[in-house]
Amino acid sequence: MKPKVLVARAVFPEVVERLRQFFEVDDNPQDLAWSQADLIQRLQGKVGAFTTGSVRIDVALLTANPQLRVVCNMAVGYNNFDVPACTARGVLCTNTPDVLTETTADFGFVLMMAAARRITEGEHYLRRGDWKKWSYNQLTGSDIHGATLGILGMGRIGQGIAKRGAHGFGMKVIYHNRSRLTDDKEAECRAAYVSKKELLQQADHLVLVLPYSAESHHAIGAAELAQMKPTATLTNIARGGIVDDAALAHALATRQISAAGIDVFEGEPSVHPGLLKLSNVVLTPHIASATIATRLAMANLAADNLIAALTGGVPPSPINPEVLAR
Ligand code: 8YV
Repeated sequence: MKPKVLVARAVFPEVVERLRQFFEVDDNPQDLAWSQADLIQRLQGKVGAFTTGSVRIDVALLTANPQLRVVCNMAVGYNNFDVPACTARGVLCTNTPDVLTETTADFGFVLMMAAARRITEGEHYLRRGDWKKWSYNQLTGSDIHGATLGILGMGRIGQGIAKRGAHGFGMKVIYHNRSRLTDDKEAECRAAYVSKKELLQQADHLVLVLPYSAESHHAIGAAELAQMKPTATLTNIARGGIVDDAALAHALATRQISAAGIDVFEGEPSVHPGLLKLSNVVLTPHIASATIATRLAMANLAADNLIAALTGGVPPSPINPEVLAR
């Protein structure tokens, strides 16, 4: 008998078909919004789960499903998993690093540039029929080339953004991270390590690419925004909750900073109403990794992990590999 697994969200049918070769699959092709109670119920008897960032794997779910052996996230971030609780119960957790690095770095750059050059504001202006003539100061933004790019969180995606800025746009790159890069990596990214305070004070364009955790909750709040240049932009492609969205809305409304590009929100898909009212923020619905090729690669990597974990193979991207050693 094939092991039973749950695919908790709708994904590429060909990936579900791949899983069916190995497993008895219960899936969610209509992408119904299951409550946590529904999810716990659907997991009964399942040894594996294919999840996305909105599917919460917590203590209550693990306790109600002691047969669960592996949870595979189709995301590089995994703040939806209680990893210590999984590890304590011998549940393997996996994610999808690397395959989305370049696509997500591209998007970070796009969003930063859209905010700095007022792209969506300009389009709305044009569509409203407000464009009657050229003016010397119409929708003037700030330069990318030659500006100082600040990066908070310097993992793979942060490094991808640094390289684009330094090599493609001649930017001066500064970064802050829990740990400093090696000299070789700093040279490759042409990036200089600075304190968080220096980063906030010096960046013309600050991009957030750090993982969400209790420590990074509201890493950018009123106090941090107050330290930024009034001409600066802020881009968040990391996770909702890293920025205090109410404080950001206030800082944008009062022009404490000039513009923002935000792809992730506290409590998404809800968006702080203060942000929705502003014209100096570009808002996108958590799409930094959303190219067909990358989403397919992410889905296949999550499937690779699930298949390997339950068929005696070596999962390619474990988050808590200590579980495998047991
Ligand atoms: C996903 C992401 O689209 O990988 C991540 O961490 O935030 C995005 O690429 C999202 O989490 C869906 O799983």
